[in-house]
Amino acid sequence: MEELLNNDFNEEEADKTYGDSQIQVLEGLEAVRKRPGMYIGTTSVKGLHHLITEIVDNSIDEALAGYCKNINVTLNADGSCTVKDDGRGVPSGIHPTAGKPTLEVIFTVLHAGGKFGGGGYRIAGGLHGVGASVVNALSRRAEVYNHRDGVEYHIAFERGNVAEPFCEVGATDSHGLTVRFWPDETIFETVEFDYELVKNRLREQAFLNAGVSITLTDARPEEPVTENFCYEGGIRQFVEYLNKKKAAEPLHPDVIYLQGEKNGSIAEVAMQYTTEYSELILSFANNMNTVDGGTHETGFKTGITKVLNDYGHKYNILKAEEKLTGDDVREGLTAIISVKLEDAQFESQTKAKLGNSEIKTLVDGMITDKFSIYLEENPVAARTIVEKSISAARAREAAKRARDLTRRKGLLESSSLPSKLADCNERRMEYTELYLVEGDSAGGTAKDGRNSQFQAILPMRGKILNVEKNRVDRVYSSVQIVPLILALGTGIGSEFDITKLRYGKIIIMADADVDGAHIRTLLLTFFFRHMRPLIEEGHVYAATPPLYKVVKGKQYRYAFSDEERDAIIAELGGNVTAERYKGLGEMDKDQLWETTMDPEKRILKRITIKDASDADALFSVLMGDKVEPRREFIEANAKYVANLDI
Ligand code: 28F
Repeated sequence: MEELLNNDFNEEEADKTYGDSQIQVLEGLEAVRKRPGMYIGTTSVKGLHHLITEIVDNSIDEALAGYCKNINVTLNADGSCTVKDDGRGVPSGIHPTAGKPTLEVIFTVLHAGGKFGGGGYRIAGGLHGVGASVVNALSRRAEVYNHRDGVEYHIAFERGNVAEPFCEVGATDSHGLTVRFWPDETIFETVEFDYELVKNRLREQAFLNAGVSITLTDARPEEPVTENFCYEGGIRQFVEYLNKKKAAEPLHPDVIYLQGEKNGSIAEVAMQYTTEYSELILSFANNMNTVDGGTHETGFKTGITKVLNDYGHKYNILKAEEKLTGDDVREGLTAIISVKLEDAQFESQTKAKLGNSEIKTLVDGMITDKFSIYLEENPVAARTIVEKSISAARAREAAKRARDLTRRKGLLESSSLPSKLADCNERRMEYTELYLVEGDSAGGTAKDGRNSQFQAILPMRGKILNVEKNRVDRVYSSVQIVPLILALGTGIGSEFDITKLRYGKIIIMADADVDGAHIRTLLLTFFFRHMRPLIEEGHVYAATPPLYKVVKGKQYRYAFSDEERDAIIAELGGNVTAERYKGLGEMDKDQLWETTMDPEKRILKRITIKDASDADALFSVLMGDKVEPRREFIEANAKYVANLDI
């Protein structure tokens, strides 16, 4: 034991690196087990995954300190998770004030580590950035293997208490820390890790920390799966990845990359304009996604608006009296803003908004200096970007004119209903349904087959305007959309008022074929972009017409999938025929009622938006020009349509 004592003080330059004494002893772990939510936000599946994040963050910190290159995360078959890094390992001595091994202190004392003590190498980060001790407190068991200076050390814990005391295991020629933990099932709602969730978070960390190699292994299935994430290009590659995922066409070949530093804080921006009309800006502070933005995002937005206006005026691309707004200069922009700072201050309900005012100055100043240099050095890209912003400005003005016009005419606010609408008698919204039916002929059948007491029909002719590829000005004047807005009664955009909604359920009824899927997606895109609360509050549904009618003599049944058809055939046996419905138009009014509209028998799928940003990407890909990513996305996102009432 003697030689373990304080061995780290001898080998390190005392003031710059950590010694065992820099740990501040604050609080016991019982507090964490008593109130886990205080430390990891929630004990839901999200909180469970936060455990991995906390441990991986420690390895990332070691990577940021310049000592760790590889991080391995394994989801083990026994439900545990192993995180291994090849950093320096933890100082192996006895902590002078705690009188216990430093490794034990790190895992048993809340807030241990430099993070809250100040002066540590750790960039202060994380909403609940409380580290290894919290993970230990919330684990049924945790095992730690520390490789440092040729020696392997071990310690194990159960529910935060030492179960196998700190000891030397033997000699080793590797270095770094390995932590394996079994989440406590008495704490978490679920202890099953979701591979996709872990993978997305690790990929994001790999983008944000250029050059760090993160390997994820799922060892739970019979055939283990391993994926590696390592991006030498860092957030530049993050932008490329997002644009590829969105199937967005870049407006200029290279991702623009800017970097700045002031008083120890680092800011990085990667950005690329695309032909899209939407913007996708993700910001991070100390590798934490700041979904509510903050000073770094404000600085970025202010900066690019100013720089592009100045450039446009300087080269007469923009008339003196013309001015681009923030929205104009962000149209089609994909950007990552990442800042790393000591003492990050977070605001807002979700603590995901950066508050440090000096960071606005840093990012704004960096953009002002370096983005303008980029534009001067890349005149072709510069002109393309400014022209894109100008056309956005024109569209914005046209949209305003169109809106003013329709408002003047009282069109969107008029109490008159569209002539194509076959309304229902019931007026209480909770009881009513509006069917949006593909095609006039199916619309006619639906009108005849419905229960007009509570079911209204609005036929939608052909394919409605693709709102992703068309700007808002054309949406307002579209012959398809205006009747829809009128029928719903809510108005649109800034005038949208859900309390005026005339129907409790809006049911999209389209054929079970590609065109049907298309019109359904177009309508959803419209709702998503312009009437999002309708989806968020669960008003939007998809009807599911049957695929087959299986007939045996006078008996018949409907099948909604190939499997169901086969099952029915097997059940009825003998002389059975299965006729395929090619479309809604093939059914008569009774069949349509019976299979697709009768609340007692129909299958409705409620459209949900689990995650607005995922959905945004989904819609963009669905609407994009490239077929392959669209197909992949549809397959991968089938989950967005969750089954609901039968
Ligand atoms: C699998 C999770 O947690 N890796 C870590 C280090 C390295 C140092 C360190 C960690 C010592 C006194 C706190 C090494 N050498 N992976 C990890 N790698 N912690 S955690 O130091 C912790 C401080 O107080 C380390 C020199 N300085 C720091």
